[in-house]
Amino acid sequence: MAILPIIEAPNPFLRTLSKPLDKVTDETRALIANMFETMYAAPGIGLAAIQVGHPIRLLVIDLQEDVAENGEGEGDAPPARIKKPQVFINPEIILASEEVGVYNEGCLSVPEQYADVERPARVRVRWLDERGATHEEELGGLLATCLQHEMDHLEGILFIDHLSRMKRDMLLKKLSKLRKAA
Ligand code: GNR
Ligand code: NI
Repeated sequence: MAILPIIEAPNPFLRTLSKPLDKVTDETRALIANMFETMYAAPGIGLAAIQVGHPIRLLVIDLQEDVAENGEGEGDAPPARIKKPQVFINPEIILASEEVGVYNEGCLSVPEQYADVERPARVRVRWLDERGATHEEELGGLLATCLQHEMDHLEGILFIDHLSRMKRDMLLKKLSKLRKAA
């Protein structure tokens, strides 16, 4: 396993249209394992293959939500997290709700920049998993937001593209300043 370098804006490679994956091979599964390792290390809740240099329609998500009951009297212990790694291959949105939700999004390819993005609140999605099995489910909440963010990456779209030109340019400018300072 390995932590892979994450490609950052404004690298034009992030604008590549990712290609469908026609076969899940051992090589694909090795990439998936590396993508999870990279995402957990970042840390992030999702990662598209294009962000680590592979323009294929593959993404991973793990919301790692807090355990509801973290035990009482545990003092300053950080909240426990439930790991739920999910792999989406060739995902397709079949139906999107009229209702929208707003989430303050970030992106590992636009580090340390956040902005509110409006997206359909629920989506019906079909995808393949790492064993090649088909799934179809209606998703909502943060999972729906994150999946749509990741699926945008497959089209070469970043969350900043959903903002006004002024806000987008401001975030990109802050990002370049941040880099110069580093
Ligand atoms: O880690 C991430 N957090 C996040 C928060 C709100 C909406 C989307 C995301 S995805 C992001 C990781 C990433 O850049 N995936 O492409
Ligand atoms: Ni992203």
